[in-house]
Amino acid sequence: MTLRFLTAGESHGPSLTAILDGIPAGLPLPASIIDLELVRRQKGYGSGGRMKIEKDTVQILGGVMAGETIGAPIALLVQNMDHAKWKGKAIAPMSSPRPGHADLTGAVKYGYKDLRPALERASARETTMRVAAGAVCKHFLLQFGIIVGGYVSSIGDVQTDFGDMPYEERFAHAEESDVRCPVQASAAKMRDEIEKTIHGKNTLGGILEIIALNVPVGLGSFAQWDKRLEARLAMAIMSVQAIKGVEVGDAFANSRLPGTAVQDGIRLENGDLIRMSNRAGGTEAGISNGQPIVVRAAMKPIATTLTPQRTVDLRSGVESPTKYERSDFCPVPRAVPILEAMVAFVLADALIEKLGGDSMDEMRPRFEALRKASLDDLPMDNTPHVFWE
Ligand code: EPS
Repeated sequence: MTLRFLTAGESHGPSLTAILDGIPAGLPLPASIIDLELVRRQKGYGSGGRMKIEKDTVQILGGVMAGETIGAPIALLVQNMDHAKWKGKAIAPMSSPRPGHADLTGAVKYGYKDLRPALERASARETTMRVAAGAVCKHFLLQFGIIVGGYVSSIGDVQTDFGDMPYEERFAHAEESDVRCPVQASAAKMRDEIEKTIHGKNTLGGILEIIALNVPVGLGSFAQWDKRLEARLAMAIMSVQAIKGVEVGDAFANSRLPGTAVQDGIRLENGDLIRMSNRAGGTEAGISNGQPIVVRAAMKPIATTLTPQRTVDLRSGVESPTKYERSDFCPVPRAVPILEAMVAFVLADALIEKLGGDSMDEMRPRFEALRKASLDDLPMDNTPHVFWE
C-alpha cells in the first residue's frame, strides 16, 4: 500500500483525527474541499439528534503549506461539539450489550469494565475522518479526471429502477434528494419508509451504489492476492460500520446466469477496444478495465433501536431489554459520501502505485502516457515462444 491512513478519536471525545500519508506534493488543498464532503456526510433524512449538534469542519494540521500538499503526511482534525456535554461528567454505567453492536464483542475482547469504550470507538462518528481523508483522495483523483460518486439504490423494500440515466445525472439528482436517491418517485417512497421506521421505533438498512468514472485501464494487479482491485475495494467498503455485504458489478445476478450471458463483449471502434456492457463492474482479474467501476454495498439496519431488544445485563446477570442510546434511524443516505471516500482512497492508492512519482508534476505526464486498450498500444509479435525450456 502506497497510500495509508489511520484515524483516532471517540464519538464523544474531544476530537477526531486522521493522518493520510502518501499524497504527492503539489496538490492544491484548501480546507473548503474537505468541508464540502463533511457537510454531505451530515445530511440525510433518517439521522438522529447528533447531526443537529455537530458542525463538522476540518483543521489541516500538517502536510500542507501555502495551500499545497508538500508530500508529507496530511494531519486532519475535526472537533466534537457534543464533547462539551460529556467533559468532566460521571456517565451512568452501561452494562446491557445491544445485539448487533460492538458492546459485547468489544467487552469480551478488551475486558472493559463498562461497555462504553467499545461503542465510543466503534461508533460511525469515526467515519467523519474517513470522509475527510477520502475528500483529499477524491480531489487528487479529480486532477486526472477521475470522478467518484454514489447514490442510494434501495432502502428497506423500496428499490429503484434507474433505467438508462447516465451516472453523472444520478450523482447530481441524488444530491438534490434528502435520501440520496436520484429517482424522485423512489425517493418519495424511501422517505415514507424511513418515516414509518422512525414512528415504529425501529431502524432500516439499504443498498448503496458507488461508481468511479474515467478510471484508466491497469489499476490493481492479478499478480498477488492483495493487489487485486476488487479485493481492495471490498475490504475498504466492508470496513465501514454496518456494511455487511458488497458486490462489484452484477456479481450476484451474474452467478445465476450462463457465462455467455455475463461477459462484457469486446468490439472495435476507431482502433479502440470497446465493451458492449459492464456486468463486470469495471474490473477484470483484479485490474481496472477502463469501464466505470461499480460497487454495491449492503448496509444492515443499525443496532440501536428505540424498541428494546433481548439482552442480558452483565451487572445483574438478569435477562433484560436493551436501553436506548441516541442514534440514527436510517443512516443509509449519509453513508453515500462515506463509501465514496473509501472507494476514492483505494483508487488513489492504486493510481499512485501505478504512476509512482513524488509530485503532481511527475505524475501528470506519466498518466498521459499510460497504455490504453487500443490496437495501437497493443502490438503483438506473432511469433511462437518457448516459454519454458
Ligand atoms: C454519528 C454516527 C452515529 C450517531 C452518532 C454520530 O454513531 P453510532 O454508530 O454510534 O450510532 O449515532 O451520534 C451519537 C453517538 C449520539 O450521541 O447521538 C456520526 O456520524 O457523526
